[in-house]
Amino acid sequence: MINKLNELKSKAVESIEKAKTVEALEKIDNTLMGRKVGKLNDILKGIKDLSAKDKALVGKLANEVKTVISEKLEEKKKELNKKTLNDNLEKDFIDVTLPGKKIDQGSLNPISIVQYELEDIFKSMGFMVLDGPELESDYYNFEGLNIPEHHPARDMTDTFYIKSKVKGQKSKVENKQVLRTHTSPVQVRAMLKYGAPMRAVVPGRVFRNEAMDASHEHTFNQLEGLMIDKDISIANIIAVMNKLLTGIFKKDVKTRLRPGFFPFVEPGFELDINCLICGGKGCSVCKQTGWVELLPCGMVHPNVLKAGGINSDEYSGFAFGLGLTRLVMMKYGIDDIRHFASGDLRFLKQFS
Ligand code: FA5
Repeated sequence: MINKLNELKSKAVESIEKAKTVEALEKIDNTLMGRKVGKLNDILKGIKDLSAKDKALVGKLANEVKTVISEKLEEKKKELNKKTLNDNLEKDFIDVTLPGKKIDQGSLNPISIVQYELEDIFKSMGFMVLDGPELESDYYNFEGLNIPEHHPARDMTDTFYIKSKVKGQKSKVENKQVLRTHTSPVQVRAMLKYGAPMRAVVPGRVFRNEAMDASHEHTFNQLEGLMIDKDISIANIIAVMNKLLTGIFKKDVKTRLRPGFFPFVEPGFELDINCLICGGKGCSVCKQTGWVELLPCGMVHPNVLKAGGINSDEYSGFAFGLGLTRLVMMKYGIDDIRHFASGDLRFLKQFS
């Protein structure tokens, strides 16, 4: 029994030394010292058959073995716990003196920058900022704006016609869908929703089947403006246009107002801006004329007010359709509209 106890002690010390984890130590502890299955208890089961003298001897040795094993276990446990702590510290260590990782940040497109500036200018004059669908019904894009099916004005803004039908709309014309050619369809939508009096601007993308050049894209941005109230006149249009242009350019810019035809306004005008790319001398953006078409406008046609459910005997209004992309070109001196959709980061990064 004495031999067995000594052998147990030396084997126990050896396996405790070799243990690599606290879990492995606990397992050893159980196998050696466990009350029911422990090896030490197994050996001591035979003690009852010994003489009183041997009992005292074996008992003393058994206590010593138990103490040695317990102390060894405790010592090793402390050692392993310390090691785990150090390993974790090492793993989680952050060297705060190292230079940080550079995070690439995007920036606003110049069209968005100017759009937000315009929205602020118009909000300060009591205008709402509205949105409208890019895939529009033929009705709102043309018919509701006094442009019936075979009107020649449709040719000026040829667009992309979609075959699918709008669910729930009965009339043949309303069933047809187009990629909207201008932001003007929101005029009738807004009148039907908000009635009169009303002031709103509508920024957004529009689409045309266009022969592209330095100032014409197939997809570009406009900002529609609409003001309906009692006694609105051309004087109101001019005042708002001036506020818009000085707000954006922060200086006086040369403009000219000339008659323009749009079936949804009467009378209609074209407000041109002196080309800021060439200073009016003539270039590819202004098609060598020195002027850029920027802000068509006019007094809302009574038929359009009627389509919007507004009594034209009581109310009048003005509307304009700002060429937002061209305004951005003038503001930043961009000499070709095709830069916007080119995806060239060197171009876009200039505005961040
Ligand atoms: C219209 O789109 C009318 N809806 C504007 C309007 C609204 C008139 C309300 C009266 C009352 P127009 O087709 O001229 O009009 O386009 C308006 C502006 O969009 C032009 O002055 C021009 O600045 C810009 N524009 C027109 N076509 C293009 C194009 N292909 N690429 C870039 N900008 C364009």
